[in-house]
Amino acid sequence: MTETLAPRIELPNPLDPEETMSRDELEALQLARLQHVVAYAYDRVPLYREKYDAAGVHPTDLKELADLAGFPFTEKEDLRKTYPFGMFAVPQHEVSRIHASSGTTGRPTVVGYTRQDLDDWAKLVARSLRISGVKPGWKVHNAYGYGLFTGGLGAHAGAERLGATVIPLSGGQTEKQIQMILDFEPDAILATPTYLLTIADAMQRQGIDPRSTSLKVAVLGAEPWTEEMRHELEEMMGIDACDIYGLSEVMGPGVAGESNETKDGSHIWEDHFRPEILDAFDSTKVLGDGEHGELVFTSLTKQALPVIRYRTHDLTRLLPGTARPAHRRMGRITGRSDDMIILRGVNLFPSQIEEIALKVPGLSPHFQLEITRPNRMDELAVKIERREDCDTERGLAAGTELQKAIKINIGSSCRIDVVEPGTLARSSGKLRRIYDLRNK
Ligand code: DLL
Repeated sequence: MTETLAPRIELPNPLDPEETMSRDELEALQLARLQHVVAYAYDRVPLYREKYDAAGVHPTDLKELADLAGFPFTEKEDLRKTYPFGMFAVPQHEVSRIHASSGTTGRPTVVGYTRQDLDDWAKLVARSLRISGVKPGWKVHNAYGYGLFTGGLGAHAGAERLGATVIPLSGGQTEKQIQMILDFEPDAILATPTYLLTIADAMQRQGIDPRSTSLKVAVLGAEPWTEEMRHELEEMMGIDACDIYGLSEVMGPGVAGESNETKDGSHIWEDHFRPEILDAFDSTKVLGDGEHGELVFTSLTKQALPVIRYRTHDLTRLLPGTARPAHRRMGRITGRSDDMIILRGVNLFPSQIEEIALKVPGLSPHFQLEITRPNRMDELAVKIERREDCDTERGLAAGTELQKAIKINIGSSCRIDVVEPGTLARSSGKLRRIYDLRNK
């Protein structure tokens, strides 16, 4: 690298005042914002008014934070029913930007942002990147997809707000990504975990050591990933890998971000979002911190699309704040309730397979799950690549080991097909792990 003439100036990097509030101060702020946003949604969005009137609740019933539990939920279906703009709380000329979820089934869900919403979003992504160790003045390679998906533009604006130099690659074109990493020497990369794996894997195939690049930090999200995958990527690339969480209906990336120092789950930015955990089997029950269930969010400041008690279908738990004590953390997302495979009565998520497979020497993180129903009984096949340094014979033995470990840990019997390295589809964004062939 050519030396710059002047030494690099350390830019100021202060925390937002809300990051260092006490829990009491934060909850007082939450209550004030909650009272405002629920009344705002009731006044401006017919769907909220209808729901609340039908349930016999009124925004003035919100005297304390716990009262939120008495209000109806918002579902993805509500956004679909009112497609495209029926849940917007401001006239169209006040909407500065529109995004939409990819929507593999049915209509996409459309989300909107006012100028103020975009400003808050950039601030929260900047906050998330900063807690993950990204510094002002750094070069940041952004491999989240640009377009209607919130990942690309959301991460882009946040990195700019932090004071970084953004390199807007978007997803895909892996060869070009590698070239840009080698030529532009970025300090940090933003990508889905499986896409970073694709990039690192492609580097190795080209004879480039992924540990030899300029990258120091990766901020990864948009799909479930495990501690084992963190370890894999950190070792493979010689980087620190941190989580970033979010969903378009609630904002996009940056609803929560993980500390590079503690690496113990993402802190939810509770000055803007109030989380709850519901019993996965009985949604009328709100669970306490530490208990596993479905994550629900209420946006506290959004203007264009306020969401009250939005059901994410993401399964996790709330944990006390550490690096930012007042902001609770979320555990890893074990899966989405709609990603769950029910195999002969046993519930199973792809992340469980990832966790187990990465502990078996000889097996790579490249796998996919195929469900078939050959004799009116569901069958699961795990197709997984052996590692380059593991020969076919040892690969077969590793497959048998994986089969046993799945039986012991999850309770499911499945078939394992250990395949040649480089033969399974690679991710360029959110990776599809499950292939349900039952109705084919
Ligand atoms: O994936 C926003 C995002 C972009 C987050 C870039 C982080 C980085 P959606 O496309 O609406 O938005 O998908 C949201 O993705 O409900 C989770 O199921 C999953 N997800 C997002 N982040 C994580 C994460 C973006 N860190 C859905 N861990 C969410 C696990 C995640 N799952």
